Amino acid sequence: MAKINWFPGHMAKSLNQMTGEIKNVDMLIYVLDSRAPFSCFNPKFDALSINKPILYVINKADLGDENKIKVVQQKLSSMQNSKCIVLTSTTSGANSTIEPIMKELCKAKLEKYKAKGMNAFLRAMVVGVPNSGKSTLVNNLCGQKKAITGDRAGVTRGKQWVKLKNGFELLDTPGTLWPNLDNQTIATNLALIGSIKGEILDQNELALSLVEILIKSYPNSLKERYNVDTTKTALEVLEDISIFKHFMLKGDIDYDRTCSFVLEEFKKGKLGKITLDEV
Ligand SMILES: Nc1nc2c(ncn2[C@@H]2O[C@H](COP(=O)(O)OP(=O)(O)O)[C@@H](O)[C@H]2O)c(=O)[nH]1
Ligand SMILES: [Mg+2]
Repeated sequence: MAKINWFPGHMAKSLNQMTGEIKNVDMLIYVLDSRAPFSCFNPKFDALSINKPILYVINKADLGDENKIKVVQQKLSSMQNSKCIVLTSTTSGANSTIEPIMKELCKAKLEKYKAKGMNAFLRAMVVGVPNSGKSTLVNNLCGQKKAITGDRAGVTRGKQWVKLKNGFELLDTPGTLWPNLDNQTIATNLALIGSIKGEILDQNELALSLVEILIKSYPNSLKERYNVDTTKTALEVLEDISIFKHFMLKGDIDYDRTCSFVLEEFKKGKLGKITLDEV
């Protein structure tokens, strides 16, 4: 697969903003996409977030593999100074789950303020790769549509502070984590979950990579949806999907149409609950 090499200017800018802003916040809410939770991490970010309590949110739980999500949640919960919850942010009512955990994570600071008779807002910064659902979560938590959302990378620009009723202020952007594209497997996963803009990638190669992952980890979803033989190669399986769907072009396989179709099916969750990362 062609090397994915993409680092748009606004991400470099957001990194600079984030480096400055992170010093002023009391905790982080790290939003991960359940379809590729580990791919959503950027190890270079760890140095910035040192000593801050972190609430990991494994978001889009409606689309990810429940068994893998459980394993990831266990791993992240065992990390020091952090908690981890599983969420579908598009369903309302995240407050009741998240707010007590935020207070718990910032307990020491809250007690310190209380002892001093201060009634200060605590600040939480929402971070995560593009399209992981940060703005959706912010809207969910404040019960209003304050942050702009969208099903593609880079919808949120500029800085947004949102006050919650529980004494916290949330900072949406500049929490956009620059994607970790050093590793091609990670880059592919991020492209498949829509964290990297689609136009810059070869969609057919991406679809082929998806089918390879599905053959290996979720053969039944391919068999059930397209009635294909998953002992074949990824290319043969793609061709069989094309035949199954009657996606033909002048009597030949319509590769472009089949590839974009399979990618869409995955994005919409039509192939079942899938997590691309090995956990
Ligand atoms: N299925 C599903 N979609 C979600 C969920 N959370 C967010 N989304 C969708 O993912 C897309 C990106 O969300 P957005 O909040 O703009 O992501 P951001 O770039 O991290 O701020 C939007 O189309 C949301 O509706 C979820 O829990 N489940
Ligand atoms: Mg956003």
